Amino acid sequence: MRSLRTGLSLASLLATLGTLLLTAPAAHAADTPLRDLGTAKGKVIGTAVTGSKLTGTYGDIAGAQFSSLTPGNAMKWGSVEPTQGSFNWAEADQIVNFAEAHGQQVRGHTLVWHSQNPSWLTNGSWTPAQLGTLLDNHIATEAGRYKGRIAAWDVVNEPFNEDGTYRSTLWYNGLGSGYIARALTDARAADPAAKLYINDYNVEGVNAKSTALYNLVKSLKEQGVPIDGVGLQAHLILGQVPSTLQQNIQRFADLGVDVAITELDIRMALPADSTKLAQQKADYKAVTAACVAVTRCVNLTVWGFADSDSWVDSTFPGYGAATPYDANYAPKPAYYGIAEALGGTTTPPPTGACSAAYSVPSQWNTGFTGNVTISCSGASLSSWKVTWTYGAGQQITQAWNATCTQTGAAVSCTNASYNGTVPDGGSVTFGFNANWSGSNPVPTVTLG
Ligand code: G2I
Repeated sequence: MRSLRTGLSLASLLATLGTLLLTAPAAHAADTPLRDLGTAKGKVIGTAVTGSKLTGTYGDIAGAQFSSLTPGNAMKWGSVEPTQGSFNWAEADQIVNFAEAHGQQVRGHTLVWHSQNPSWLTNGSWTPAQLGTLLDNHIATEAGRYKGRIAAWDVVNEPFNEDGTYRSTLWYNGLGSGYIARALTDARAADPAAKLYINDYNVEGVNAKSTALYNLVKSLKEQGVPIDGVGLQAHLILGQVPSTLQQNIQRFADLGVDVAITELDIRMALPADSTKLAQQKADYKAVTAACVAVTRCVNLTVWGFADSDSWVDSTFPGYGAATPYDANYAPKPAYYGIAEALGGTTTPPPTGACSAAYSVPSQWNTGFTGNVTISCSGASLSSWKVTWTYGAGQQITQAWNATCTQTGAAVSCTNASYNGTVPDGGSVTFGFNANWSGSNPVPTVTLG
C-alpha cells in the first residue's frame, strides 16, 4: 500500500500531503520504476518538467520514475534571452543539475521554433543576413553552454504545416527552408555529442505531414547535413492512437535515424471515468508498445507526468486528465499501460480509490488558508468526512464548502449539502482559514 506522505511533504509548505485512500486496493506505483523497465527494453523514459516544481513528491517521482527530463519551457529562446544579450539560465541549469544528480539524460527543447520567442526577436525587423547571424549565435550560445550535458536537442521544432508544406515562420520567411540545415549544422558544431532532432506534432501516423518530414530527413541525410533523429510529439486524443504509428516509426528508423516519442499525452473529454481511464491505459500501452517494437525508437517522454501539471486543460477547455498520474500524484491506469508495455507485471492496476489531500496555498504571520481536495478515480462518493489532528495548536476559524468542527486538536469536516457527491474521475475541494504560531506542520488527513 502507498503510505502516508507526511514526512516527505513537510519539506514544502505548498506540497500536497496527508493522502489516505478510502477504498482498497490503493493505487501505488509498480515495484519497478518506469525508468528501470525502460532500461531493460533499451528505452529511455522521460518527462517534461518545470524546474521550480522539482521538490517534494513531484521531484521524488520525476527522479525515481524517469531516466530523461525535458525542460517544458526553460530552454526556449523566450525563456533564456528575454532581453537581447541578457540571459536567464536559472531554470534550465536547475533542471540539468537535477538530471545529472539523478542519473538522467536531458532532452534540450528547443533551439529553433516559431513560438515562445522573445519579443525583441519577433518584433525586430531583420535582414536575412541578420536573421541568420541571430540564429547561428543563439545556437552557439545555448547548445554551447550545455555542451556535453544534453543527450539530444530538438534543434528545429514544428517546421511543417498539416499538408506537409513548410510553416510560414520568422525563420522560413527570412531564410527559406535552408534554415533547417543551417540550424542542424550550427548545433553539431556547438555540441558534437548531442543527438540532433527535428520535432513535430501530428506526425505520429503515416500522413502528409509525416511524409514531408520523412522526405526532409532523407534529403538532409543525402546532403550530409547532421540529423540524428525525429521527434514525434504525440499529443493524442483518447481512442485515437494512429494505426500506422509503428509503421511510421519503422520507416524513419529505416532511413537511419533514431526516433523519440517526445511529448506524449492523451487527452479526454472531462470528467474522466473508469471507462475512459481504461481506454487511456490501452492507448498509452499501444504507444509504448509501438516504441518497444522498433529498436531505433530510443526515448518515450510524457509531456508532464501529472494531470495537475499539463498544458492540456488550459489549451483545450473541457479536456484534460491527459497524463499518467492524477492531480494527487497517484498513478492512473495509464501509468500501468506504460509499465505493462515495458514488461512490468508486478502490480495489478488499481480498480479504484478516493483520496483526500491537504495543502496550504497561503500562509501569513498568524494565519493561513488551507485546502482539502477529495478526488476519486475508479470509485465515487455520495458523502464524505475528512478528519485530522493538528500537531502544533493550529485553530480553524472559518470553513467554506464544508462543515468543520474542531475539538482540541481534532478536526472533522463533512460535506456541505451541495457537494457530497464526488464522481468517478472528479474532485471536490473545501477550504478554511486557521490560526497558527510557532510552526505549522501539515497534518495527515483521513478520508472516511
Ligand atoms: O503546446 C504544447 C507543446 C507543443 N510542442 C512544443 C512544446 O514546447 C509545447 O509545450 C508547451 C508548454 O507545455 C506550455 O507550458 O508550450 C506552451 C507554449 O506554446 C507552453 O505554454 C506556456 C504558456 O503559453 C505561457 O502563458 C506560460 O507563461 O507556458 C508558459 C510557462 O508556464
